Amino acid sequence: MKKILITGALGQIGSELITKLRTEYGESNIVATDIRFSEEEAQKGPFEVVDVTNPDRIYQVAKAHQVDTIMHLAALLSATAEKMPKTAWDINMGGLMNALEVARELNLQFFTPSSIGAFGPSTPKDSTPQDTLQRPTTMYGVNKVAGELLCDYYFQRFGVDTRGVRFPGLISYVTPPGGGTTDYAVEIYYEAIKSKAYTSYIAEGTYMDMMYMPDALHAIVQLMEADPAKLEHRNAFNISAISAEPMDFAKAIQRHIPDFKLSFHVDPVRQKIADSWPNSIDSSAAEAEWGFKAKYDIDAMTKEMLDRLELKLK
Ligand code: AKB
Repeated sequence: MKKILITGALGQIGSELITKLRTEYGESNIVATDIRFSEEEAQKGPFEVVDVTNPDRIYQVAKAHQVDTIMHLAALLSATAEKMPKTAWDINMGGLMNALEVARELNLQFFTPSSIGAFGPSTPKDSTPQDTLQRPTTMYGVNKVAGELLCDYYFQRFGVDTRGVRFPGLISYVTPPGGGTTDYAVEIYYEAIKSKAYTSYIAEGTYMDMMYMPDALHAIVQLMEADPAKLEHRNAFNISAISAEPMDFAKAIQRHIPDFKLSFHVDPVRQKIADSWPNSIDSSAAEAEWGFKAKYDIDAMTKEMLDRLELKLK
């Protein structure tokens, strides 16, 4: 049975991942940590306040709970990282290095997500290959590429069982994302329910990869349980479910809410980031090496998002 420490457990991915992992491995085997305390989460299972920039604290909590795995999620997203590049470096790189060191010292399995943000304007835009040019032009992208390499290094040099995926924009009705470039694809559903209208900060025709959260959570568990002998890439597998632009979301929503209206007021900062990312990435290495397969397309996801948000926002 696994015992897993999760950093950034109250964030967009973490808040749903802890629920899934508690069901899979038992409540007492999931140690949720975040920079803030949550009374609600502490009622459900072990919860510790951990600032990932403090290496001693990560070590202390991992040791005290005798975990065998770290899932390191604490990070600033792309748009926030552009606003505060130095802070992003300290949290994204410093936090990752600290968590990897604890994994090395205590011989733990390790997961951390990379992102489509690890690609840049010179990367092939369509069906972006697993192994390709990575010269990102954002601080977040620089952090993600360096993080991918650092995880490879800890595996090759110290034998730490590091694994990871490049996540696309993740869409969920549970915890809203904050400070990402793909956040519009979540906001659009909230606004569809609240006001039947949304103004997109991303321009019409801008394609990016997206995925519904249940597929993302399933992918994490599947990759962590995969036979290591089959993992040629280990870190930073491309995975995607949907390549879409704002109008694709509007059309999918209009199939349920015919009078939904989409307008545009482009934010130059986030648009520039989006323009530097791929239109669609190729997930074939993840499919071949550990059986990745997304269940939700844009229509299946839209139906579930609207149904769930209707109940949530009522
Ligand atoms: C962001 O937009 O920053 C994230 C990501 C794609 O990594 N959702």
